[in-house]
Amino acid sequence: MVEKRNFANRSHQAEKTDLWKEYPDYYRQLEDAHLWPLWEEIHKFTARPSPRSKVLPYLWQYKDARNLVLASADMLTAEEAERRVLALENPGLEHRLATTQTMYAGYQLLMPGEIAPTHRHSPAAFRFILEGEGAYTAVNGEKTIMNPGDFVVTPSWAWHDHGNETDIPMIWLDGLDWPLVNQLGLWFFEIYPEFQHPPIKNSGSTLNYTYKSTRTSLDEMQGSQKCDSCYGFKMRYTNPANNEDVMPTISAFLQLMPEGFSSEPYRQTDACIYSVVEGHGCTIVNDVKLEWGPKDAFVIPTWAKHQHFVESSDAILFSFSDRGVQEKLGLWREQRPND
Ligand code: 1HN
Repeated sequence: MVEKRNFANRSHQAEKTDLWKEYPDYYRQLEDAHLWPLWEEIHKFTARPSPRSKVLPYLWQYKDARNLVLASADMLTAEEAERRVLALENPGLEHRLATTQTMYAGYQLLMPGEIAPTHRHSPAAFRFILEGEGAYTAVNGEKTIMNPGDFVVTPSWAWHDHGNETDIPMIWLDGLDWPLVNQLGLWFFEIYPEFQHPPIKNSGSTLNYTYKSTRTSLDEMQGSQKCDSCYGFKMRYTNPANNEDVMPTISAFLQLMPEGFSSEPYRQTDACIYSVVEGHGCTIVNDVKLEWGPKDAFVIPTWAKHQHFVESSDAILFSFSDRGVQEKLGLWREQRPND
């Protein structure tokens, strides 16, 4: 009998050959040599013409998540928690602290008077602000004030802390590329030797794509361009220094879909995490219907066909993914109705 890793029990019984019964000595030698016969496994891949993602389409209703994250304030402080966050864990990726295979989102709460201590890490991050007004994030000591709809970036390895000097709770959606960075085995982390990084400027505009400015740009786009049949009017956040994505691993978008809009069926290879800013509607992903309203978050998996349907006022949707990474690797694809 084959010992150690038992070949008979190693995955997909249906497709493997019976050679291991005929040549048990050979298969045992392979195991000892840490060499594995591709012909026993390759059918799993050749039978698959396109990606089959474990990620499931899923929606988190803000009203539920909000109550749960607010309740955590009675249990621990932001400082005790390091970051007081509820991760949006995809039900297809249980216990992986991941929302898609490469991206993570979480609801972070900062109560009045709290400071989340200064640290830095190799994953890149951003904050998309949901609720509250006037708390700050400081990046390498540069403070920016956060308001709903603002998109604030924290690049890889930049020191950052958050503080709430207002008298109301602040809640935002964190986005990080850390499932991707963990896959690459590249997690680095450091705590700042002092509680807070010394301030270098009073307020920062370079970190923050304010909703005031992005919403205006969307209005201008709606006034001057044709509505795309798959996604309405869609903008990609870019880094003004090089006109590329805001950060090398994270692509982020803001789109306006007009009232009553129904998008044509569409799919793309980047799995996307959405956060609704304005409006109500639903998105049908494969056969799953996700009904959304302001501040709800949802996921569209890799290569899943989907259509958006907007109700009686314009809808604004924020979204992010690893699209820029896929493009750089020459792997990104999309499929529109006539492709
Ligand atoms: C982190 O540093 C923050 O700085 C939020 O607010 C979420 C998730 C994983 C690892 C580090 C933050 C995080 C995180």
